[in-house]
Amino acid sequence: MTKIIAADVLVTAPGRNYVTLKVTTDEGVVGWGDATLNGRELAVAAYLREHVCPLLIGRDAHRIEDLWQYLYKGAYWRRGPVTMTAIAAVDVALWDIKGKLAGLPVYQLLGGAARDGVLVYGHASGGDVAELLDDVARYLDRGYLAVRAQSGVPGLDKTYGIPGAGQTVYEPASGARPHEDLWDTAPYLRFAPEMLGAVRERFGFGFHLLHDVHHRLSPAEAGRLGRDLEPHRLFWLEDPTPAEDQEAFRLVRQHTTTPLAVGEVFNSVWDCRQLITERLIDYIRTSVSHAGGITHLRRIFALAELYGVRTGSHGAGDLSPVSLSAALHVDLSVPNFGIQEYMGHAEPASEVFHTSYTLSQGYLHPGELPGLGVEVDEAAAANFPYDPKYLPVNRRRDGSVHDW
Ligand code: CS2
Ligand code: MG
Repeated sequence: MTKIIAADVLVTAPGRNYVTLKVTTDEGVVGWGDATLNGRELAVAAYLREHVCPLLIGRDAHRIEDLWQYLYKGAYWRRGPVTMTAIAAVDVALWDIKGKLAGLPVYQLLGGAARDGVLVYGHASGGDVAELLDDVARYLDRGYLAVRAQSGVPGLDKTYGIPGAGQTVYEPASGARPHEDLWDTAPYLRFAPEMLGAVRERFGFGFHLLHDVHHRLSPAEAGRLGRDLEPHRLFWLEDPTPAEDQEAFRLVRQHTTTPLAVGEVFNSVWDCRQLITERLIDYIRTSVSHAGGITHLRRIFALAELYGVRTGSHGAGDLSPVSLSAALHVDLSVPNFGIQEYMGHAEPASEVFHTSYTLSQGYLHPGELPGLGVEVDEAAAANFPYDPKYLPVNRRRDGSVHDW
């Protein structure tokens, strides 16, 4: 038995807010888990500190599945982003410990490598098409084989996915209150095919091109956009409609062959069961840090494999390097891997998170260190106090709230 003797929550803000769980065993082995939920960080920190960490003390760190069931079923109030992010942090920390005790990288505990590397996509963006094309060129020059393209929309002051002034990595959360952005679907629907067509026109079809709609269309609008984009051969069209309406994807599917991806806002297999079993999507984007950790993510991916749905995990900058590393271990090991999002992390994150994953020719690899291969510098973390930030809220021209 390897007894858990301590479980501590670190809230730090090196470049943006991160919540990290530290689990310590009686043999002095430490495991790390990412508990960051963008815009609701302190909710997860409190859930862990008040209702989870005390229950971990004295338990066997090796009993990952038992602890997962204990925290999931024992909460009674099931699922939800806060609960499942907290459970995920515990789960990932325990896999980190198990790997360190076994002297093996976590992917080896998951059945070993099913591939040599993890194909990633980078985030190209621009305030307009010209800026976007320059950014796509930078990613292709750096050897990326897959690039997501997002651009400002003529007629809209702001839109999703465009880094703010001075931002090296796109961070949507800002201010101690949610920023309210204006959204108008019509100009976006007219512009998106032109924008993505310009990318293909300039760079051709020799790389994977992705685009994120970010939950903003109706099923009919999404079907139309998907059809309009078919000549541009997207790798995927992401979050076309609000993800929780799984049935709506039947309508989108009827109108387009453009591949569909959804799932970063999901936190359990129940959120995507219909999407997978009815083959309404091509990629499931659930993340290791919001969908219950490695243990539950593997269940989702195993279900997806049965229906030919491939993985495409969320990997934005608000998922910490601990989370990205855990994702890479899962990505390396699953048979139905599709692609991994890799937005990178704004400095000074690397002062706090010491990682060992590597990027080469458009592929990431988690490395061979025991466990996850990430260590957290607590002294450095103390230099970056929590900085309250909220995700934006979208309002239509008539003032009503729209999906952000
Ligand atoms: C986006 C994210 O990476 C993505 O695909 O949807 O940037 C998302 O907006 C953020 O993770 C929200 O915190
Ligand atoms: Mg997205």
